Amino acid sequence: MRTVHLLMYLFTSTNVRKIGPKEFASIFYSLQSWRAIFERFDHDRSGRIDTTELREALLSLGFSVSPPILDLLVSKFDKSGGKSKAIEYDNFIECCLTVKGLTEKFKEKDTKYSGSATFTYESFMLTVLPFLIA
Ligand SMILES: [Ca+2]
Repeated sequence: MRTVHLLMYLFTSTNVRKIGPKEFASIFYSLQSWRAIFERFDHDRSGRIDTTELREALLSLGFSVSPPILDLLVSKFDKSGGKSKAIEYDNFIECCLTVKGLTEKFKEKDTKYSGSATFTYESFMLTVLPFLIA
């Protein structure tokens, strides 16, 4: 459900939990490409994406994140309680959408691509909260 709500938030840019046929079609096609990405990077066919596989998947999407962030992502999105140290398909989508969404929000503020940005408390909360409670 979290993944569904996050998808709906990102495809409508609102918290209205309803989508029309146009949004449905874009989400449908986007899920097909997520499935393809998942299968491409699940090298050992375990049905889960581990830290190494996630690093490659995110790189292919244009996101280079540090090892501490990768570890944090895997522990946060591994819903097996940390046992498998890997992420299942729907949580993988949510993980990538979170990285993508937060990176895009950050880049809006980091106009010089310097790797740092200034947020007011208000805009920081408004940026981050929708991803936490989607
Ligand atoms: Ca795997």
